[in-house]
Amino acid sequence: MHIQRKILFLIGLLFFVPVAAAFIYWAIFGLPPVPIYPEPGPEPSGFPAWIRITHYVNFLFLVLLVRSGLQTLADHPRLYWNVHCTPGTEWVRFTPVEVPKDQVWTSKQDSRYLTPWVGLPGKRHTIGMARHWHFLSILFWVANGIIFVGLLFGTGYWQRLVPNSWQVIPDAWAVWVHYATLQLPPEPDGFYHYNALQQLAYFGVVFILAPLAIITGPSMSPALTNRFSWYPRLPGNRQIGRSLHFMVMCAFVLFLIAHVAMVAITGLARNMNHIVFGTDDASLIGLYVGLVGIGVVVVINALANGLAWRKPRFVQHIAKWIVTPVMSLLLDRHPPVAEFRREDISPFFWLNGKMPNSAEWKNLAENGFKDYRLKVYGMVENPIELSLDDLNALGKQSQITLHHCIQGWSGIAEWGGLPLKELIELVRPQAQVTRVVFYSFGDGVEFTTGESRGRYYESLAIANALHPQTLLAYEMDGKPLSHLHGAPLRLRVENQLGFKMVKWISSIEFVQDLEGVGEGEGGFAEDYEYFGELADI
Ligand SMILES: Nc1nc2c(c(=O)[nH]1)N[C@H]1C(S)=C(S)[C@@H](COP(=O)(O)O)O[C@H]1N2
Ligand SMILES: [Mo]
Repeated sequence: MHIQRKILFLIGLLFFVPVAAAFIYWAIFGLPPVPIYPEPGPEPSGFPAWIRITHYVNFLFLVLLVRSGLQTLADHPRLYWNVHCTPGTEWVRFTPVEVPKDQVWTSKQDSRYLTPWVGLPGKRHTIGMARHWHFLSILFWVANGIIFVGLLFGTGYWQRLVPNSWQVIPDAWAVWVHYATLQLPPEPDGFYHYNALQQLAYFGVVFILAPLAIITGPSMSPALTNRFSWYPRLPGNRQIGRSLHFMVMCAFVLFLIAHVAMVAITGLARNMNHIVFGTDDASLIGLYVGLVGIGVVVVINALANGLAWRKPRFVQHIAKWIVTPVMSLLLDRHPPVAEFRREDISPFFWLNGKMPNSAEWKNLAENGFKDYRLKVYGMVENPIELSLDDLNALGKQSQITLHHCIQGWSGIAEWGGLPLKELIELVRPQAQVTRVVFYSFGDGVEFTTGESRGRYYESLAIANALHPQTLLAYEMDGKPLSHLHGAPLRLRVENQLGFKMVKWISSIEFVQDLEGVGEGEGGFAEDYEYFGELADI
């Protein structure tokens, strides 16, 4: 790990200053009194079943979310505050690699191995599986959270979490002076009351951290940010959203550690009875059953890893049934329109994919692609072949847009080319056509094994193909597309992730369905990397 010095200094300061302040306060004023929260009243009291169940479900999905999130991070182990992701500008990187300037270094090469004990599913470039578990977990975690917060307000229990006076701040300080100087404040029976810092911590987790996690996640969605340009500006930009999402995760983990430590220190057996059975006595049964509960979470995590490795297609299909409908409802309906200014163009743009090594492409390239003919065929009334000049003559559109790679990096570039909808109007697809397939001159590589698996290809639903910013691009930043970025022709589909945007396009086919197209999952990345077909986030 390599972290910017000023960030390290800031973290140190954030820890050191409050601790030092507590010691100084203690030395001068002694230990302050610690009142209990909420003030003793008839209700609410104890932990009813709905709190205990949602607490447990929350724990399960939080663990799955953290593990799959770390796996996703390992696929592009760098965090930035800027949207361009120029190597060297990271505020933290979890890789020793400094990106070489004198050779091609793709973002897939840059991904790191993560042990399966930590990552879900572990190892390298397994972001496809990680995302399925992440998104499945999000749906259940959010649903559980809604139930919890709903019941919190439906019953009187919110009064336990929501401070009702600013007095909570000085009172929390009083508790902090105890903890920071390694002394335990007088313990209110946690079954009925908290101390002020405890109340603030729980309030912060439920009403600040969780919403922040939920808001910063979609700030990484191309479908949302390229439609609602104000959305990523909430956190600043995609990379700030990503960095904040990571920090929120760190905060959750720190809270978890402190929370579990306090449960253990302040009367483990009694606390476990509160948490597990909702009873208030000192028997050991709650502890034992609680440990079994933790064991179940461990087993579920092991199963999630095992399924990802042994039955990846099954996991992919489960996500397709459960996640895709939600994604298409919430994210897929927005045609991308956002544009950036010329000054916003990224000085550096990460690369991905394996250059074509066929003689066919090399010959075309040698000749400046004069002999290139894009073949458009399949279920169309007017199949055609088009040279680059033909494409140009059909109409050109330029757009400055933000690219989102599934791995995490982003970059802004100007793209020039033919809007795909013009081509679609020209070839007149038959009524049964639902998808457009783009084939590359370049091979797709199954990254976990490094094996070539035939030509890279991807497909789009016809609706995404018709979007105003879906482009067959032959220019980047005002110049002909470079070999590395996909010459002679590449796809831009701005509401989707980068893997959909086939480079080095050789031909385009209109099909009724995906049967017989590769493994039939929607594209090379779906077939061999188990990505989800819909790439709105
Ligand atoms: N033929 C082909 N096209 C491809 C890929 C690939 O592996 N092969 N990778 C995709 C991915 S994952 C991304 S993020 C973009 C990257 O485009 P760039 O290299 O121009 O940045 O290309 C996409 N197009
Ligand atoms: Mo990508």
